[in-house]
Amino acid sequence: MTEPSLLLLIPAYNEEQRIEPVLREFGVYFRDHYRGPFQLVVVLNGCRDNTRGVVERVMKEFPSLSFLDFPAPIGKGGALIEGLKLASHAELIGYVDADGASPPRAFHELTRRLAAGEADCVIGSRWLPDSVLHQAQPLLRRFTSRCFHLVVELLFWLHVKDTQCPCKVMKRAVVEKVHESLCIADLAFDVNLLVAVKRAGFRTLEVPTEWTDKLGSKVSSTLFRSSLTMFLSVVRVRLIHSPFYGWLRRLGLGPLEAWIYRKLRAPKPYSGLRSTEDDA
Ligand SMILES: Nc1nc2c(ncn2[C@@H]2O[C@H](COP(=O)(O)OP(=O)(O)O)[C@@H](O)[C@H]2O)c(=O)[nH]1
Ligand SMILES: [Mg+2]
Repeated sequence: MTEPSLLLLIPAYNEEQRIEPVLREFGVYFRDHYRGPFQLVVVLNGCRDNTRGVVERVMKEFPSLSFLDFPAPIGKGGALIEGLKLASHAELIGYVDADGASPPRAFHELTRRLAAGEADCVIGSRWLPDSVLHQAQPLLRRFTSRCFHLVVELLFWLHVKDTQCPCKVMKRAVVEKVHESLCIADLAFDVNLLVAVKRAGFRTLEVPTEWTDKLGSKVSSTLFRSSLTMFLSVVRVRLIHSPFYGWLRRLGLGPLEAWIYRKLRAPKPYSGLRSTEDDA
């Protein structure tokens, strides 16, 4: 039995130290175990190190691998929003992080559940009883994660235990339907996506996954600022879906938002790039 064509996106920013073994691991695993067309696209933006050089080197060994590179500081969310524009290339589209926290077999398992028709969007979870954490996140990070979960649950009633696990896959129709609702450039992008999926009437299935937390997280090293940014972004998603948003914008919410994101040194809400460099 063959498997559906699959596009895997890996957003990467200054990952020259971490990304090489991850690309090789995914390249080898999907070449040897995936019985269908597979493409892996790394989405870079404005890296100040040699991530692009590393990707170009590994690409020579794996024809399934390519990259997009955007000079603008569009954030992880912006990079994924751009990457998801390639949705027409495959039946299933997903993403994982560049640090190898999710092993290829865990991502493959999500695609199997999706292909079996269990849902329209399948997401890995580190907070279900059967989740396997080879190395959990640091305690403070787990604590902020649960506070964030509480806020998200109060605002959206998603009933998803782990919105933030960066191991997700969905059907092409889902991406095509929700893409125009995606606008969060920071790590609250996942909430933006899950809310859009729910509002569009698609089914999301949360499944236990494997996770090995890696050193070098940019979030853990800026935890307070990153958490505040993500909190503001989920409030922003809530406002966008409220009847008051039009009023708030007329009262000057736009410039205020831009000012806050600038102060937090966070990528500002994403409205798309006019011209893109397409190496995929
Ligand atoms: N393209 C792009 N990727 C980013 C950006 N910020 C973070 N990432 C990627 O997002 C993923 C998660 O980052 P990481 O620091 O490991 O966060 P954590 O795993 O949540 O602690 C990694 O693949 C990063 O390279 C960004 O500004 N642009
Ligand atoms: Mg990480």
